Amino acid sequence: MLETINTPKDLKTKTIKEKEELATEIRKLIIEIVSKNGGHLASNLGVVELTIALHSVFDMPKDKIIWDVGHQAYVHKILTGRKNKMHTLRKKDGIAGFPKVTESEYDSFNTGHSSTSISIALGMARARDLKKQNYEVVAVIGDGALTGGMALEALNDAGCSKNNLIVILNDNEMSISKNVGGMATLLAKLRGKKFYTKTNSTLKKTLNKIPLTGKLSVKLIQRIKRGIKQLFIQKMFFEDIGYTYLGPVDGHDIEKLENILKIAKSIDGPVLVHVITKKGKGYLPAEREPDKFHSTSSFIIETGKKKSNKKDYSRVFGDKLVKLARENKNIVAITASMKEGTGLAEFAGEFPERFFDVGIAEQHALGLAAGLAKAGMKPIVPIYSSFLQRGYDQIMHDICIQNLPVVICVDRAGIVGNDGETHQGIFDLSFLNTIPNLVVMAPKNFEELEEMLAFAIKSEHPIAIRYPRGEEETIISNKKNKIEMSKAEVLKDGNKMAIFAIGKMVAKALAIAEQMEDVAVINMRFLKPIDKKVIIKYGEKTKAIITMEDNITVRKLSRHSTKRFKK
Ligand SMILES: Cc1ncc(C[n+]2csc(CCOP(=O)(O)OP(=O)(O)O)c2C)c(N)n1
Repeated sequence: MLETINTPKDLKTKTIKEKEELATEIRKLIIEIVSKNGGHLASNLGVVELTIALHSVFDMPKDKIIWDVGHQAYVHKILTGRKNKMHTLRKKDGIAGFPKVTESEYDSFNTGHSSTSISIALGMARARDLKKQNYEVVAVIGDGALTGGMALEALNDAGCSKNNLIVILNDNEMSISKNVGGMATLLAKLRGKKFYTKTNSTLKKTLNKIPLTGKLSVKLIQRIKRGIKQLFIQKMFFEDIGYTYLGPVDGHDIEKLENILKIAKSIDGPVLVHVITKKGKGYLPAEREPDKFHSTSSFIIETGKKKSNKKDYSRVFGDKLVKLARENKNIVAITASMKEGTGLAEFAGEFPERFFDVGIAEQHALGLAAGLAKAGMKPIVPIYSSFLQRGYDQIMHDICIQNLPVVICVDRAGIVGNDGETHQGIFDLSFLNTIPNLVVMAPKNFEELEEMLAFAIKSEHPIAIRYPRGEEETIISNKKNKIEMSKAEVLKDGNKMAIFAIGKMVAKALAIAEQMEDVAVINMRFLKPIDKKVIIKYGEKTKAIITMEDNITVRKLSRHSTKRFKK
């Protein structure tokens, strides 16, 4: 089947049975590729039928799909002319792990960070209507991504708009871990309402009976449907905030999906289609442990076993935090839906009442930490560097201007590799450096991370500790100096040249200095407040200074601004 699909047009002539065969082949291909290259397995296996149905009913690339987060777009890529290149997934110059407009005209918008799709889709729908154009805009968003503030803001705005917009809610009850919060409770209630399905079959029958000749019949159907539902369900969240709610529908039944999508297409105004899917569908290890196969490194298909399981910075952080929390009852930990990834699983198990998973809500996580700190607790908030970008104002306004002692652990800082440009942690040193009262540190190895965490927890200031993804680098030095506020560590003295390095760059600086003569290596430890004394000392005594940090430089601005910068 897959051989016969080169563009979504080829889907239009296939029967449901053929599409089901295609779904099996797509699953097999995705499992094969991700088992070698790593990637987001469980989320993609969950949307195979949904993606086939979307491409069958809509007319891409004229119609637009915005994939929220974008980690679930592999099926879409396979169906839109990229199946033969999928073996290059997440490799340099290969197929990106997320939608990329430069890769294909079928990718309508670049995504990577969560909860953006409804805003983007509404923007496109409003532009379309202002320009009097005619195409459909569809946002596909997971129940996890729906917990993000930006998604809720957009849901609110779109609900009162008159624009035609379809929001597909892909509800698998999971974010990376089990989904959390009031929205998850609401969706559980809606999933339980068989009535909705019944209403939809009634609606379908009604639709079949009434010829869809004009807006009148569509409006009539909408009114009938809303009327019947209102009789039975007192509170219908999505309908109450302005959407026509359709569903819930079985997200692995292509026929049902196609029918409901056709109905959605015929309705005026914002529509929300509630689709129930199973994360990891069709691959037993991923069905059993969808969190472990949300984003995975390479694995053995037969067993589902991961090929490498080495100690990394996140685990070192998590283990040390558990030890410190046993001694200090004020320590609380917050995650924005990344319990496993940030190393907090053990903490959550041992101290459930001191652990808060707030959903994909980095801004709220930081605001919550500010409140906890103000009221006497010691909040620790590990967040991946690129996702922390969203929390800039919370760090500034809620935490640092008030000098509240929150410990922000900036995980996956620096280059993170194959997740692509949206996930690189290369801006945090720059933006954290602008925030008043914030202390910014970076450890050279695992042991120093443990010491910095203990130091930060004792401090009365807000502190950010940033550390990279993965394993530690080999350090060629056995010097050991206690952490002191704003003090660098001289690892190697020298008179010709000085290298000031921070974080994982310290190991590289030492390796370089080993091959040269008379080169000093200084582990800065603190970016802020910086150790001015050591800089002045080595500035005076050596002929050249080199700084090493895994962070973007100002010169990486666009050509236009670079010119201005040079002037
Ligand atoms: C701002 C932001 N925070 C965290 C993440 C990491 N992340 C990627 S996918 C995901 C869970 C998404 O869950 P859901 O939307 O339900 O999609 P599913 O994978 O379950 O299909 C998270 C937390 C992210 N991409 N962006």
